[in-house]
Amino acid sequence: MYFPTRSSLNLCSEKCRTRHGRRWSATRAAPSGGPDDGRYGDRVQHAATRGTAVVTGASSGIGAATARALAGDGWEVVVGARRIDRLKDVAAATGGRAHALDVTDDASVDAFVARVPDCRLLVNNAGGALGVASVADADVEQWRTMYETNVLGVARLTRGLLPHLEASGDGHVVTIGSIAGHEPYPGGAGYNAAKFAVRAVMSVLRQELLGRPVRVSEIDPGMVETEFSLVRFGGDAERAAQVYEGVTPLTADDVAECVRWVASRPSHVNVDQMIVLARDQAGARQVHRH
Ligand code: NDP
Ligand code: 8X3
Repeated sequence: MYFPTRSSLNLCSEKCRTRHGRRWSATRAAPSGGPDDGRYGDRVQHAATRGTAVVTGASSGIGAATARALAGDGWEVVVGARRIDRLKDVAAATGGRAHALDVTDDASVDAFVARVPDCRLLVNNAGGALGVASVADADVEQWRTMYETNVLGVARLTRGLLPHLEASGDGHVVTIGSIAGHEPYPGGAGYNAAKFAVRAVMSVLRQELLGRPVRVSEIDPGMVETEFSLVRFGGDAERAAQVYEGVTPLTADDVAECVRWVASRPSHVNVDQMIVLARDQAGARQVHRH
């Protein structure tokens, strides 16, 4: 009988992992007629499940795409968000589990965490922006919601699941920040402040966990065509569409692939930060429109 170990989970090549899918992989046979002394089996036989990955904000956009990418790479996925019907569709498509989650609500986070008995990967993705008001016209309630969702939501989920991540012996927190956390822009202050803050939280967490078996990564995308702008502009589809006019933005799948890749590095490799922009973008404010 084979028991997976941390190192064995990382022995297979990318190609091999993809080919083997989600369940137990086939064992490479020993050379014909030769003794199977375990070297061959040990090298390629692995539990195709890498463990449990929790993805917040998985009812749409980057979160839903990440759930799909991780499931395809051998993770057992648990998805959380407020829109439970959409979440259930994502869970059904990924063979995962869906639980209602409002990252701004302590009780909701506690209930969610209680339904997750183990976790090796936490993807803090739930978040977004509200409005583009200047500081002079700041809507403090919108700022509060952005801080609650993008920052305190990350704190709540990370605090709640850290014991499981550490107990896994090989945990990983991946948080979706933004180019907005590197480059402030007019009209972005509330969102900028939240994404700058979450970068600080990730940096502190990495330092606090030094010497413990939990990696901390941050992926900071630029423009990604999702429901992000629709939410930012309060449901105004026309205004949201203008954001992507004449541009080839990133897709949710592009960012999901970054998460999948970061999470599939060997345990000793921590990708601290990854900024990923469309070729048509050279900074938060520099966008080339064809
Ligand atoms: P979407 O609007 O498509 O997705 C946002 C997700 O967050 C939804 O699943 C939503 O689910 C969830 N969410 C929002 N509020 C809460 C909450 N209180 N509790 C639980 N879940 C919540 O946008 P994206 O996929 O683009 O956004 C994902 C992340 O990527 C965000 O953190 C965003 O800031 C970041 N990002 C986006 C970029 C872009 O250009 N699109 C660029 C850089 C970063 P529900 O409403 O069902 O709760
Ligand atoms: C979303 C990217 O530039 O609209 O995080 O703030 S931006």
